[in-house]
Amino acid sequence: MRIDVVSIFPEYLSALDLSLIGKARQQGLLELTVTDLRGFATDRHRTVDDTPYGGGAGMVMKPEPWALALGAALERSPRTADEPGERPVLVVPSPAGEVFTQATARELALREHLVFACGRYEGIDERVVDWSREHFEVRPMSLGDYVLNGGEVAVLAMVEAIGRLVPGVIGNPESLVEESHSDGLLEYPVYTKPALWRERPVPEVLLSGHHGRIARWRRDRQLQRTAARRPDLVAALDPAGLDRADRAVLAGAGWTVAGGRVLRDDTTGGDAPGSPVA
Ligand code: 6GU
Repeated sequence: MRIDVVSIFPEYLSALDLSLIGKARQQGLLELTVTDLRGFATDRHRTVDDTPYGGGAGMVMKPEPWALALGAALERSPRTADEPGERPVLVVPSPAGEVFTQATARELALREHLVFACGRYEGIDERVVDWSREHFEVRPMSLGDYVLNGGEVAVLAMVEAIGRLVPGVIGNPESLVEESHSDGLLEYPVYTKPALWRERPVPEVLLSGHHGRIARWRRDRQLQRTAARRPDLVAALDPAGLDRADRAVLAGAGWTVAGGRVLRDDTTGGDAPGSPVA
């Protein structure tokens, strides 16, 4: 997979030299280039922003440096524009984007070329997005409902979430199967030695060696935890994936399967989001 990141703070992305993603780059599994938008400024002050038409607070990023920088990224594309096959994806981090989820990460991990355009200030001149649609599949993406100062931190998160799903990047791919969000539920709690720590024992079932009971206990904890912390995820579960034991645990947390959906019993039933749970 090829990844290009364009930013006025390329040093921000130096964390991508480290850890798993850094190793994947060294191994040639990921080819990642970070470029400085200012290198594509057209004046001697290397200006990349200007005042907004229509007035208002802050500055807007000028279109031409972006078009030049994105054009340079296109030239690095594994396929040229007239070749058949997919267009590169242009991810535009923005609190006004579609929410980036594990499903998005899985989808983007299958693509050959991702380009990330890190905006700063009040954003990028909207005509850059229109122009880009002629060359890219454009995906404005948000990490969630809060505001960051620029796209760089969001790109670090997205590149890590996507990069670890690229075959070969994670040594033990089985660890991808049992993690949070892989099955629409949050992960079960984990423990290691010692078995008794500061008067707190590890749950006995985990020491039993009984694989069936351990799997059931973990599944129950996943369901309870998800019900307590993320009712939105419980409501989105497909009942076809829930066995009798799952339904009993959910019933205890105030949820019922009816009409092919998982429904909250009533507004007072179930744990409130944020209530303490193991
Ligand atoms: Cl992707 N960018 C910015 N600037 N703020 C955000 C975000 C992205 N996601 C949440 N807040």
